[in-house]
Amino acid sequence: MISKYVEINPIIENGLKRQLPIVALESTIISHGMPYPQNVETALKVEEIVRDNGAIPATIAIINGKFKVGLTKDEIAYLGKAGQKIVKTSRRDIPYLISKKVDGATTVASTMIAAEIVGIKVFATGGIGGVHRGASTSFDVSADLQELANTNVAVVCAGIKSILDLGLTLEYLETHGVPVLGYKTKELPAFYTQKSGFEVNYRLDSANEIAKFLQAKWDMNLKGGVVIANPVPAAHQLDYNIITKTIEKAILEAEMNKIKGKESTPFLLAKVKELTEGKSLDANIQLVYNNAKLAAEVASSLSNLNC
Ligand code: PSU
Ligand code: MN
Repeated sequence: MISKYVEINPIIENGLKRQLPIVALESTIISHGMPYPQNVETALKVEEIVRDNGAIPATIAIINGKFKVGLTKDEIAYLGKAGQKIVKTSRRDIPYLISKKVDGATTVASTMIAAEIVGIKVFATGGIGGVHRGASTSFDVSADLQELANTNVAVVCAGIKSILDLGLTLEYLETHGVPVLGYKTKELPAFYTQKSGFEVNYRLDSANEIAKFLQAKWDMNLKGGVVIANPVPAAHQLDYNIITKTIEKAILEAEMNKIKGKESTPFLLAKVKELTEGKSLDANIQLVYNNAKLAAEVASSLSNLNC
């Protein structure tokens, strides 16, 4: 069944057989999360950082009617150049793209699905989707949260981006039993900033502690994912007050332009970048690098524990 719908790069396949540390990477961040050419440069560099830290990178997308686990450089460049023309693919979109052989970039949710199918436990990205501000009337709650509730993959991210409602996102995660860990922090980071005013559930100070946490959760069949919140490095964070105002402005523009559904997150990311004259993109790139490193360390610790 699996080979009909999933194509695994031979390097990843070998790594899986030998239980080597592997880090899953999403592709919507390439097509919809950053502009070309920085998106391609970042995606390739992220893979290099994963390798330099002892793990195998597996960037995931839907190519030619299959989940492709471990994209080639050319495939990454293709997604990056195509940008928003590629279909942003979450859980609901998968059967259409597979059955119609339409290429798609995977979100956090669909990357987790592919990772779980092949047996990859650790995933690095920039930011996860969450409960959007105004969700009480828009009902805009990312499918990423539901995936975290059900799918056994740990996601290293830079916390929860304040285009979202952080408080409601934490409540949702709590209801669904998804732990939110802070790497060397008790404060939940807010993507562009270390500060948010909210707390994570547990602070853990090493990759090994995180790996032990994951092992305990999954050994006990406590189904679902884990959010590992890794703050943006201090030198690259943005000013809290400025970014807060910028995000409010971006949300207002989205409302005025009646942006809804899956277009909402890419619109807000691009608007914030424009309003910060690219500073948000620099922070975004640096925090993804930082997450790739931690994810590789966690994957390595986990594979040592499981030996
Ligand atoms: N946040 C970012 N960059 C991104 C995304 C989120 O900082 O590229 C992408 C991820 O792929 C995430 C998706 O899974 O947006 C969430 O979209 P939505 O809010 O429509 O569920
Ligand atoms: Mn949404």
